[in-house]
Amino acid sequence: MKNWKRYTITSALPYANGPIHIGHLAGVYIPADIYVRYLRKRGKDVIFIGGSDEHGVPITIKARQEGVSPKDIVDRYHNIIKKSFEDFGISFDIYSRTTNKTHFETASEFFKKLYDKGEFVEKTTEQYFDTEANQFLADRYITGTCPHCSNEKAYGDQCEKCGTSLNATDLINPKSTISGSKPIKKETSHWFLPLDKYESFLRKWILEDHKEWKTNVSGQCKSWLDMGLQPRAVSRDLDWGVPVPVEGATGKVLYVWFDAPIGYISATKELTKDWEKYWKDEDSRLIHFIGKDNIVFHCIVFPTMLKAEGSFILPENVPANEFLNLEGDKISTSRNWAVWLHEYLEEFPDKQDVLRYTLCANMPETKDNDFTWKDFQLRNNSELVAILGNFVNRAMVLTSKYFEGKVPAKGNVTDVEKELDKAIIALKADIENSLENFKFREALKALMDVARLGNKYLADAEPWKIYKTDPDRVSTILYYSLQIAGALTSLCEPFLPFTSQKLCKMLTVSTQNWEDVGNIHPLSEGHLLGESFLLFDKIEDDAIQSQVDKLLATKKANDEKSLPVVEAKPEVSYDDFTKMDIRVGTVLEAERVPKTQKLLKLKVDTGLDVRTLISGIAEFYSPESMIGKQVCILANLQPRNIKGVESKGMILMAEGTDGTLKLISPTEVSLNGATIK
Ligand code: B3M
Ligand code: ZN
Repeated sequence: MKNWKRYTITSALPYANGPIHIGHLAGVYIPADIYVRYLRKRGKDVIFIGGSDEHGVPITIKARQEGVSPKDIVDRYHNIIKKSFEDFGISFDIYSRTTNKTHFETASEFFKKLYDKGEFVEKTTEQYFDTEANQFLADRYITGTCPHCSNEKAYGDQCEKCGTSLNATDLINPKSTISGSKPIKKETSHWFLPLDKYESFLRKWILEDHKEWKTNVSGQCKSWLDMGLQPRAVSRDLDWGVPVPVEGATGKVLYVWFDAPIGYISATKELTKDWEKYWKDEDSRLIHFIGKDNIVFHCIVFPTMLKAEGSFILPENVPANEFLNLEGDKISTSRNWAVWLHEYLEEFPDKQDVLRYTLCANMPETKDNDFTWKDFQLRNNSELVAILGNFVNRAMVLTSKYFEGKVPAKGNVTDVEKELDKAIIALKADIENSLENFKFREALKALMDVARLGNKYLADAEPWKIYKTDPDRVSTILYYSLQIAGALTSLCEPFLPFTSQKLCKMLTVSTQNWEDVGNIHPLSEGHLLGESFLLFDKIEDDAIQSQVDKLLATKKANDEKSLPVVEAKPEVSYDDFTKMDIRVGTVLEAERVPKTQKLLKLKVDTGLDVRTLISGIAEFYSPESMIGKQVCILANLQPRNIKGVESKGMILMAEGTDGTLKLISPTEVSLNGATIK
């Protein structure tokens, strides 16, 4: 393994058009912060870069909707975001913003350098232009009818009903959202970064030289590379952003995804005059923490920019996470389906570490994962309170009872204690190993195992039973229990920094150097401990219920906004109804239909038979989640051949007006074959 001289750690720059939610935290900021705190604890030279991404079309749209300037929007959210990160203990060395002067200069120079080197291709294309507003229209400023599903409110870049990504020119009856008028097509020229030219370089660099990258990351890169890379426009016709620094380019700005990653460099410049060594020295290890929707920009586009520029290092790793869902539904800013960090901090004061713990334990490292308030409560009550808090509390209370709150004498050490020391060193090595490989859940588990070890030691030794007969032995037991608590102050610092501080206060010590943990006992005999208090409080049902109620209210409000517009159908006779054989079945097997987005192939026990069905629910239900579920099926529907598979019958579902599908299942378990009438 290479001996890195220093570490440059970046975390995705959140768009300053909304606050931070738990999805951002679990995906990006918690893993980045744990990793950085761990490196610092090991005494490494590390910088942790963050900042707000303040350009891009969505910000201008939000500003227009609210009748304020884009600057007003980004000022508002930058401040909310920055403060919530601070209060939550995300330990950036700098949290900057892309509207800063340094950033404008840095991004401009970067573009200019590539421009002068002849790295761009200039191309003229036709784009929609709003003649009333006298401006070119970004894709998001155009709506029209989707050519695939006839949704009349499709955007110029995507139809949100059927999920197809579109070109604005694909839309039927396009309309400008600025003036409402019909846009015309007009020629405009832009600069393109020829990714295709770097394809073979990227292929080798990612797929051969970096086999250690997470499979969800390299897999996405591979499928991009296999599709073949195209030149990408790096400028836009827009009045919000960094102006293109080329003569005659008035009205054009750098594309937000061109300037945003340069924001990492600009922020480093603001942080230190020595910025170049973090970005240009081969002995610096550059790591980008991001979410999965940013993979292509950090693994393909930005590295190409850096490579084309020529003087920068490339990222050594991009440990992207998948998405976190909330109570089974995709987190959505526009639907307000989120747990917002600034609200959490207000509603759960002094409980930063409970959220840090829960989100780390459920981190979507390899697949999407779910946050539920019930799980949050359970993790707090049966892990933080019952394991970590309980252990520390027992050690403190017993020491105060038997030894007046002073660390007792070590006395005669038995094999049990020798094993304890070894076990701590082994668990520390597990934490290191897991963190080096970006396996944060595993690392957290090893941390908790240290507390489990302490609990088991106390439970086995039962000092409260032998104090009268063997106080010397009790002295040894408590000496060792306190050393474990002492080791925990340091080991938990990367994960639970607030708890680490509290623990230090309670034990009246500072944390140790990482190297010393497990090797040197942190507390000396006779050391006077502080007051004992509970590290974690139990979270009661009503606190959880009020959060669940808040989400239910959101759901209700969303449902009301999108009441069904499906028209009533003509009357049918009872006979018509009874012709349909609708019955309950249980899903036995489920798998995706290859090369499709939406289809699952299911094997269902219908009571009559076990049959194969194809269902278009893959976007809403994973194959694993389907197995064992009871469903209602229309059993006598004419069989149909779908993608080469004979599908016998149809699974019944409720379709929301937004196109989401929910299974219809009996509320209590029913016999397979039970008919529905
Ligand atoms: N602002 C996208 C996002 O927040 C974008 C990341 C930029 S990182 C340079 O998901
Ligand atoms: Zn569509």
